[in-house]
Amino acid sequence: MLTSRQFPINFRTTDKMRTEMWRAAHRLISHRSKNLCDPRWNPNFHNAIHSYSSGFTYNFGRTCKPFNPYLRRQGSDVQICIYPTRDYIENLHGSTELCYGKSFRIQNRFYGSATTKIQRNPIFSTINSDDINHFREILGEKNVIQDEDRLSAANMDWLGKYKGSSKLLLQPRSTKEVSQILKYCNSRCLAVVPQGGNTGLVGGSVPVFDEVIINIGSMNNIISFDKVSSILVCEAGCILENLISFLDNQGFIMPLDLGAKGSCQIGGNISTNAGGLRLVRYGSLHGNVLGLEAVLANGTVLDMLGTLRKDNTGYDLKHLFIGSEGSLGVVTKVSILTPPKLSSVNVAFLACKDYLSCQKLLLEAKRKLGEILSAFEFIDNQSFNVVLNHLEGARNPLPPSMHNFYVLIETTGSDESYDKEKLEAFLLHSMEGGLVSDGVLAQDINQASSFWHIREGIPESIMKAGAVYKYDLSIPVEKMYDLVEEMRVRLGHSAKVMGYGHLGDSNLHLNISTPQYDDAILAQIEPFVYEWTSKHHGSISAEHGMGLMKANKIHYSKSAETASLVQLMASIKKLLDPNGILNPYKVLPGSLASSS
Ligand code: FAD
Ligand code: 2HG
Ligand code: ZN
Repeated sequence: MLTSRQFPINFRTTDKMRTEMWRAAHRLISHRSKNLCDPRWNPNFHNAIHSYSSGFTYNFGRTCKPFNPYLRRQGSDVQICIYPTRDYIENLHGSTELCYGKSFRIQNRFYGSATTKIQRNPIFSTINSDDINHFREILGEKNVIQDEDRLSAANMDWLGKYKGSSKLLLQPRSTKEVSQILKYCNSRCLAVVPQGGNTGLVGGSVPVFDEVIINIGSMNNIISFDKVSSILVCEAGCILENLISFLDNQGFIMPLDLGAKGSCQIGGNISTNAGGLRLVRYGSLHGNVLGLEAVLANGTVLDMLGTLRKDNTGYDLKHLFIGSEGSLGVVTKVSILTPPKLSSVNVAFLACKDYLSCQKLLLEAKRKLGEILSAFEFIDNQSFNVVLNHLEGARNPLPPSMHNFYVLIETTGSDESYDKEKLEAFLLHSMEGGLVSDGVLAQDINQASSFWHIREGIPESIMKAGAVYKYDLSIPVEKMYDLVEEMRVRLGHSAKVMGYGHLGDSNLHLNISTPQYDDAILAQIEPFVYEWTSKHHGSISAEHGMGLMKANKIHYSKSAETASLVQLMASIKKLLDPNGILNPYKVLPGSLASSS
C-alpha cells in the first residue's frame, strides 16, 4: 500500500541527477502551453481513428465515418480485411459454417481452448419467410436487411475474434418499432442481439449463431438539451462523437469519452457501462445517467426517462440496464447529465523510470491537482513501442530516449493562470522529487492532439501488430503491474506483454500480442490471468463487460461466498426475459441464463 510516508519529501540528488532534472525541467517549461481547447472536443481535430462531424442538425445522419480502420480500408469485404491472419479468418469462417445451428466453439481454433463449446439453444426458432414479411410490415422494406455484405460486417466484431451467422439485421426508427419487433420475436422465440456501434471488445455485440441483429443506429435524434440543468435527452442510437460535438457547440461536454467515439452509440455505452478516459474526473455512467427508456423482451416499454438528479421513490431500476449488455432490454432513450465545457485544458506527456513512480505520481496528482485533474493514463514501454511502430502519424514526444513508463495527464479548469500555476508547480515538484524523468507540456492544440493520438491509438496499433489476447482488469493500483511482469516471465519470448490503461481508475488493459493465435499460449494465459485477478480481489471486467468472452467466468469475480449474487442476477434475467431471447450465451454462465 502506498502511503504518504513513503513519498520522498526530501529527495537527495547528486550533481548529475540535478543536471538531468534541470534539463527536464527546462524542457517542460519551454514547452509550456497556452491554454488549450481540448482537442478531443474540438470538431476540427482529426486523427487516424476519429472523425468529427460538423454542421449539426437536431436529427443526425450518420455524420461520423464508421470507426474501423480495417473495415473502412477494405470497404465491406470483411472476409479479407479483418486483421489477423488469412489463415485465421479462413478457419474462423470454416468453423462457423460447420457449427451453424449446432455448436459454436468460443474463440475458435486460434483463440480459445478446445474445451469451451456452446450449443445453440434448441428453444429458439429459425427465421422463415413469414417472419421476414412481418418485419417488413413493421419496418418497411429497406430496414429489413438481408444483404450479405452488410450482414457479414454486422456478424463480425471489431477484433475479428467472434463471428455469428445471422441472416437478418433490423433497423427500427422508433421505440414503438423496437417494441413491435421484440414482442414478435418473443412470441416466436427468435433470439436477438442488440447492436450499437459494434466496437465492443468482449464479443457481446455480435450473434453467436443466427440471432436477429437489432441496430438502433437510425434512432439518433436529440430530444432536448436544457442548459440550466445541463441535461441532455436523446435517442440511444446517437453516436458518442456526435453528442460530444453537439454539446461542444452548446458549451458543454459529455461526461465520458473513449477512443471508439466515432462509432460507438450512447445506447452501447450505457449497456456496457463504458468507462473511458475521463472517469477519474466525472465518475461512471451510474452517476451521470439520470434516466432511460428500455424495451423488455416482451415488448413492454419501461419509461424511466426522468431528468431529476434526486429521486428516491422505490428501486432505481434504470441501473439494471446500465452495464447489462443488452441481456435485459434494448435501451432506446437516455437522459444524461453533462458537465460544462471549461476553458482551460492542459495536457502533459511524462516519462517515469518505474511503476512505483507512476503510482506516486498519481497520488501526487490527486493531491496537488485535485479538482482540475481530468485524465491520468499510463502506457508502458512495450505498448508505446507498438504505437510508434504501427500507428500512422505517431511520433515520440520525448526523443531520443525511450523510457520505461509514460503518463498522460490532463487538467481541465476554469482559471487559466491558476490552473497553469498549479500544474507547473506540480510538474516541477514531481521532477525534483524524481517521480518524473522527462516530460513535455503541450504548447498548442496539435501537440495535445498528438499526445492523445498515442494513447487512444494503442488498441488499433496492437491489432496491426498481430494476434492479440485482451484483458480488461480492475486491480488495486499498487499490485496492478505485478501481473504484467509475472505474465512476461510466464510467456518468455513467445509473446509481447503490454500494460496500459486508466491508472487513475485502477484499470489495467493487459494486452498480449503474438504473431499468430496459439492454443498453447492461451493455455498459459488463462485461467492464470483470472485466478491472479481473483486472488488480488480484482475484477475480471473493469469497463468492457462480460460478453461472450467471459460469460462463464463470472465466478472469478463473484466468488463461491457470493454465488447467491449470480443466482439473483439469473433470477432477474428470468423475470425480465423469461424466454431468454435477449443476447443469449452472453454475460451470465449458460447454465444459469438460458431457458430450456
Ligand atoms: P456494441 O459494441 O455494439 O455493443 C456492446 C454491448 O452493448 C453488446 O452486448 C450489445 O448487445 C449491447 N448494446 C449495444 N447497444 C445497445 C442498446 N441500445 N440496448 C441494449 N444493449 C445494447 N470501452 C470503455 O469502456 N472504455 C474505453 O476507453 C474504450 N475504448 C475503446 C477503444 C477502442 C479503439 C475500441 C475498439 C473499443 C473501446 N472500448 C472502450 C469498448 C467499446 O467501445 C465500448 O464498450 C462501447 O461502450 C461499446 O459501444 P457500442 O455502441 O459500440 O456497442
Ligand atoms: C482503451 O482504454 C480501451 O483504450 C481499449 O478500453 C483497451 O483494447 C484494449 O485493451
Ligand atoms: Zn479503457
